[in-house]
Order: sequence, then structure tokens, then C-alpha cells
Amino acid sequence: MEPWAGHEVPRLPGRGGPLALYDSARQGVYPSDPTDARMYVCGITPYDATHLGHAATMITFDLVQRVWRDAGRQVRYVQNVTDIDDPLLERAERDGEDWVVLAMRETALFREDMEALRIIPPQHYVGAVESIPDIAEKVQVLLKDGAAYRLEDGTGDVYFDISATPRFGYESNMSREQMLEIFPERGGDPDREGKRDPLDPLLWRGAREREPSWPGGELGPGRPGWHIECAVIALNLLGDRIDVQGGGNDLIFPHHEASAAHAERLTGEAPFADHYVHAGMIGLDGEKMSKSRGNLVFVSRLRADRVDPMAVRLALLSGHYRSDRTWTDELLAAAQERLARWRQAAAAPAGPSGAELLAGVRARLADDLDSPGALALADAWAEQALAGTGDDPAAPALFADTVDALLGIRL
Ligand code: 5CA
Ligand code: ZN
Repeated sequence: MEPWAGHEVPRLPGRGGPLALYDSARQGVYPSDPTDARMYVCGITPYDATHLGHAATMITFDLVQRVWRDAGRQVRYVQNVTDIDDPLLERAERDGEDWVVLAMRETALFREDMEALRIIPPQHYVGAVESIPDIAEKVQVLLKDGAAYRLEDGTGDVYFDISATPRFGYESNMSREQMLEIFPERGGDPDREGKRDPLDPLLWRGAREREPSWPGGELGPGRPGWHIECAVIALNLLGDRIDVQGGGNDLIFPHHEASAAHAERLTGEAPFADHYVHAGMIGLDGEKMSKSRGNLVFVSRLRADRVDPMAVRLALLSGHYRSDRTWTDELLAAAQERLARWRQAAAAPAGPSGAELLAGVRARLADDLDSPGALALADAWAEQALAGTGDDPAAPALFADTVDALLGIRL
């Protein structure tokens, strides 16, 4: 698939420092400063428009990329689109629509939203459907290797045996009880007859009547499971080990646990990702924003209402990426005011030291993406510039470049 168009990112003087990021597997903040960084982010299942939760997660990993680049690192970034899965088929059926048309429309809208929010595009934007031959091949490898098994009920369904990786559980750090509780809420099927372990995840779903299917070679016709999709796309485009596996914290288990297990069994290398990085959930009225709950605020709706996407971005950056947080009208109003103040300050004839501001923002973001801290420094700079404090005539331009390059806020 084609990714969206990017924007020019201003070059800042000097270099940013090494990034430190929280890793869910090690449960702590550790350096992530590879020379040639490889990042995989779990993208949308396109059965509805992009909501502010998706946007917040995409902004989080956009910051990772910006900080790496500012530190002089090369970045290879891959994102997927789950353009075949149960929720997509269910929505299409409910609305009497062709699932392909639905997926194409929502993916196109997502691209527009990403562009409006100034998210630097991935080098590879990859659909599940276009990856099916690669996925089927890897499922066959897992079967031959004894890490997967076919159910003997005539469905052709193939499951991964979680005992095939001794490390299963290291990424989420969950107890078996916790896993069993969450698994069915996140697409798992613990009660399926014939499975060796209730937590074994689906690798290949044999063809059913009235469901799309693709040739699977020795697997027979069918379609891929969810976790193997992300494992195979990442392995194919980024290699056996990656630096960051990213997504929202709803993917900690089973999705990232299972895809790490698949990848590690396929390559014999562990850990699959150096950092498993998870963005907090954006909620509305105290509940996680989700398509199934229907409590959504769409980026495209806000754009249609002529809300400046930069204000949306600023509002989402005003909380720390790891915290679950709530979207409110007040949050947006505050971001609109902040954006107006910053724009005024960038037009001031002079201000306090731009170099100091840049160093401060770099330091805040390198510290596990402390965007609230970075915003506070920019606020303080803007307030002083507007009060006529400071005599650095180059500072307003550097202020604008700093918030553009590092925060993705175009003034
Ligand atoms: N296609 C899969 C990932 S492979 C998926 O989870 N799709 S999604 O459309 O449900 O979500 C897309 C991305 O947004 C995922 O990284 C997910 O973790 C994240 N996300 C979903 N809901 C929220 C939310 N309310 N707040 C923050 N991030 C969210
Ligand atoms: Zn994924």
C-alpha cells in the first residue's frame, strides 16, 4: 500500500541526545539509541474512521521517530493495516457493504488524517491481505517445526502452541490468571474445542462459507490470524530483531506477546523487540474510546468542523503518552489557546535564548517522551517573548523550528 505524504522537517542546529524509553517487558526506562533504528507500529483495522485514540498512539511513535532522527539516527519504520479480520467482516455485513470497499475507504481517510496531523509516514505501509502468501509460508514453517497444530475438526484452523516458546509471558509480565481473563476480551477463543492450551492463538483460519479466503498452499484455503500478521510483516521488512514494537496498551496481551512468540520461534532470536512500547488509552466520559463501544471522536469530524489539526495534536501531547487519559472539550480549548499564544510568540521580534529552549525540549523528549515537560518549556519561552523579555533575535524562528521538528507542531 502507499503510505501518506510527508512534510519537510526543519533541520535543527546541533544534535539531540540518546532516547530513553519505557519497555513493557523489562518494566523500566532503558536507552533506545540504535544507529539504524527499526520500528514496527501496529496500525488500524479499517472498519471505522480514525479516532483520537488512534491519533494519540500514532503521535507517540511519531515522537520516537523525531527524537531518533534529531539524534542523527537512521530510521526504518513499518506500519500495518489489518485489512482482513473478523471486526471488518462483521461491520461490512451489518451495513450491507462490501468489506473491501469499507477497508479502502477507511484506510484512505486514515492517510488523510495522518497527513493533517503531520505524522511522518512509514517507509512501508503494509496490508494484511497483500502479505498473505508470506504469512501462509511462515505458518507452514511453524507447523513443520512442531510449534503449531491443525485442529482435527475439519475446519482447517491452525493454532500456535504457546509451549513452543519457553519465554511466553515475558513481554506482558502477566500471570496466567490475568492472561485467561483478558484473552477472550481481545479476540481470543479460550473455549475452542481441541486446543492444547486455552491461550493458544489462531495462526490460520480455514475457509468458511460466505467468508473471503486465499490459497494457503499446504494449509488449504483460509485467512491469517492477527498476531502472525504483524510478526511476519515486521520480520520481512525489518529483519529478525527490531528496536521498537509499538501500539496502544490494549495490545500488550495477547497481541504483542503472541507476535513476539511467533517471531522468536521462527528466527531463534530473542527478544524480538528491544523495547515494547505502549501508548495509554484515550477515553471519553471515563471509558476507553473504542469502535465497539461507539464512544468515538473522529479526527476527520474535527477537521470537518474546521478544528486546526495542530490544536488536536497539541491537546494529545499535553498528557504523557503512557497515561490513560480522557478527551474533553476543555482539553481542546486549552490547546487552541496555547497554539494561538505560540503563534503570536513566534512572530515576536526577539525572545529569550532559543538555544536554551531547544536544549530543554530535546532533554524532555529524550526522557521517555516527556511531552508535557516539553510543552511547559515552550509555554515559558512564549510567555517571556510576549512580555518582551530576552534579546535573542534568532530565537522566535528557532522556537518555531523546534516545535515543528520535535513536536510536529507547525505554527
Ligand atoms: N490492527 C490492530 C493492530 S495490528 C488494531 O489494534 N487496530 S485498531 O484500529 O484497533 O487500533 C489501531 C492502533 O490504535 C493500535 O496501535 C491500538 O493499540 C491503538 N488504539 C486503539 N484504541 C485506542 C485508544 N482508545 N487510545 C489509544 N490508542 C488506541
Ligand atoms: Zn499488530
